[in-house]
Amino acid sequence: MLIDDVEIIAEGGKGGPGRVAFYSKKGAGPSGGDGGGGGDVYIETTPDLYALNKFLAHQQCSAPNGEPGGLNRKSGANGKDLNLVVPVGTTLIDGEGKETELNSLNQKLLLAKGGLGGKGNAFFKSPSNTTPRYAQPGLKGEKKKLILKLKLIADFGLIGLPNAGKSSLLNELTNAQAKTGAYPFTTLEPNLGVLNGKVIADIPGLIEGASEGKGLGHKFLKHIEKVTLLLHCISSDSVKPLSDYKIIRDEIKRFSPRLLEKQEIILLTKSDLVEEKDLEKKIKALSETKSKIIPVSIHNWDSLQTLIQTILQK
Ligand SMILES: Nc1nc2c(ncn2[C@@H]2O[C@H](COP(=O)(O)OP(=O)(O)OP(=O)(O)O)[C@@H](O)[C@H]2O)c(=O)[nH]1
Ligand SMILES: [Mg+2]
Repeated sequence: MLIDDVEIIAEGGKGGPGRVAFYSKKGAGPSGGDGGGGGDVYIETTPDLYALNKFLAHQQCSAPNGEPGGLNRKSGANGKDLNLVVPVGTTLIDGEGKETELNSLNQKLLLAKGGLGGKGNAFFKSPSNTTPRYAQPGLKGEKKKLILKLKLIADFGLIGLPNAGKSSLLNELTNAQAKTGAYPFTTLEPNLGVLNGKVIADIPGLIEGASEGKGLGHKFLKHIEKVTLLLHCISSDSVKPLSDYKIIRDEIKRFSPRLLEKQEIILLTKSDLVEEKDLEKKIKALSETKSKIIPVSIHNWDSLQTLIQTILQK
């Protein structure tokens, strides 16, 4: 299962307490060392798309505390930093709703600073106080509630009603081996494939009412927010291709009207299933969309080549 939305608590380690101690030789004064600093919490990106899955079971992400100060003015060890590894494409949302996109690989940010270690009693020695009997406690680390949301990074996004042939196309165009089937909702989470270095995302089918939670809902639409070109798949054997088109556009609009501004190509899929004349009719019916329309079939090599050439020029 691809986890693409989790809430975590990032907490820096607590600083270690300073120590109260004295040298054994009489009059030699205080020897208590400082506590070590608490570990910091960082976030870092990886290519592993499934890297958010581990947070389902581990929402509390705390860096280790600093060690207490030692004898002979020895400082306690600092707590080790904690690195939270997340997929590239993750958006970080803080408590105030501020969003930070982590779109490059090995990008690293500080999430929560560890607390300072307390000073040991040796630190407080002064001419007026040669035997201080107190030390500071360590300070608490920063604590932040954060939402991590993955939005896939892809160049092209395959969208459309269930069963439109999206995953079959992904498999033909790329190295992907997505499951396909002659029934709706075969795809339950996005699939990715690569065509000449360009990433294609296959998004689970949408239906009318997706924005109200029908079918799989519209939560997967966040994964087309970063694509440059939408490949809107409509089955050639649909009796109402324009209505199919509008259903999807409507659901996209409800999710985020900005997505409608993306470039799109309409793919009349499964073109082998209909007569040439019928295909012409469907193209005509879709002409009011003003979008480029390409008939394509996974059983027609030429049509796949035309599609590949067109999208790689985008
Ligand atoms: N004849 C023909 N059948 C096709 C073609 N493309 C896909 N199919 C079939 O159509 C059915 C649906 O294909 P999928 O690729 O699973 O469709 P999908 O859009 O990914 O469906 P969901 O994952 O449910 O949204 C499968 O039985 C495919 O074999 C095509 O070009 N020609
Ligand atoms: Mg599919």
